Amino acid sequence: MKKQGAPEYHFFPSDAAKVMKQLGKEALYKYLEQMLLIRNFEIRAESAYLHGKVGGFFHSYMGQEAIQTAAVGVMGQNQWWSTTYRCHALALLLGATPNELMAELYGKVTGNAMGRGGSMHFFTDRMLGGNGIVGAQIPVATGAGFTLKYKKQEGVSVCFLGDGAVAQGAFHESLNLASLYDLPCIYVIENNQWGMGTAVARAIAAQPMAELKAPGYDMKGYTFDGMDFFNCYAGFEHLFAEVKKTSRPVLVEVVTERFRGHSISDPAVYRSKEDLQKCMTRDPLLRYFQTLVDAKLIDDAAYQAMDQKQKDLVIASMKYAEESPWPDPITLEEDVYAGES
Ligand SMILES: Cc1ncc(C[n+]2csc(CCOP(=O)(O)OP(=O)(O)O)c2C)c(N)n1
Repeated sequence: MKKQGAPEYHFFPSDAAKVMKQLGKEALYKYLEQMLLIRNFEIRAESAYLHGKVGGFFHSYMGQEAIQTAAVGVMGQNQWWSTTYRCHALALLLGATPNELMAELYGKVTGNAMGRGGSMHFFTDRMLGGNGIVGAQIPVATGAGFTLKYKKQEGVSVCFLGDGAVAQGAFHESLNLASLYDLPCIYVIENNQWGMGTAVARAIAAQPMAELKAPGYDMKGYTFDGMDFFNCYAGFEHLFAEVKKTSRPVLVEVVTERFRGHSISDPAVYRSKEDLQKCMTRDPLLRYFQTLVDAKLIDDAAYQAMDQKQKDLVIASMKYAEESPWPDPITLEEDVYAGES
């Protein structure tokens, strides 16, 4: 087996102070609020699961919040978005309410997919679903990029995928086509170091991934620090402008951490306590907060108040989900095909 361990990453050069100045206090607070909403949603939904209120699969986005918050912040909701089964955060960022998402987890009729999809299948008008099959969203996102180009529409198609999906044939075929057809696609590998219980170095031969693989598709490749919102923001801003101008696809690797096991049923015994503690010291939320504190833009009390507000929203969504009705079993075969009712 090849040598193990993390490769040397060359992160996109960025300057947090510059990004902060550009964004201003209002936007900086908005992104903190969004990340706190995601964090609180994951914490409470996890506890609802453990209390037997939620069934099926459940994959937490805790630890990765800065990535999609920055991406949606830069590009706006009005692009085509797709992701994996780890899809709670993207749906929240794209405008789905905590109520409809929590109700979906509870399997209630008021849920985002009327209680039929569960944790892995959130969607919005602009989100082409969470996808349960590893790599399934990559051809879908490529198709969205093709549609934009074919119909001469503005916009880009942004596809989030895990490091585990990089070894799938669908990844290779999609990137090859996107490059051949000059599609406005942004492929974002969220490298959280693990594909279920397999360390990334045991599964992916060529690392750093974007840097080494992008040239093979005649694309540009970038690497971002996923624990640093400001690095992600600056990076996405750069490549969004680039893709809009050139209509050339790009490949990004965002190096991040997964604060939980692969799914809620994975106790992650393959990771040492020290390893987990160490990765949590890089918590993107705390890092963001500290950067704002250092810039004298926020204090503890303001942070706590903001956190409490998001916590209250999520707790209210649990009440909403609890009190919502179950779907009527008679509707089971409805909405299987488009155009039916
Ligand atoms: C085609 C396919 N093969 C296997 C699985 C089982 N499976 C689900 S998640 C996963 C690991 C994927 O890891 P990664 O892409 O790194 O994403 P992460 O869960 O770390 O976000 C596997 C093997 C699946 N869902 N689909």
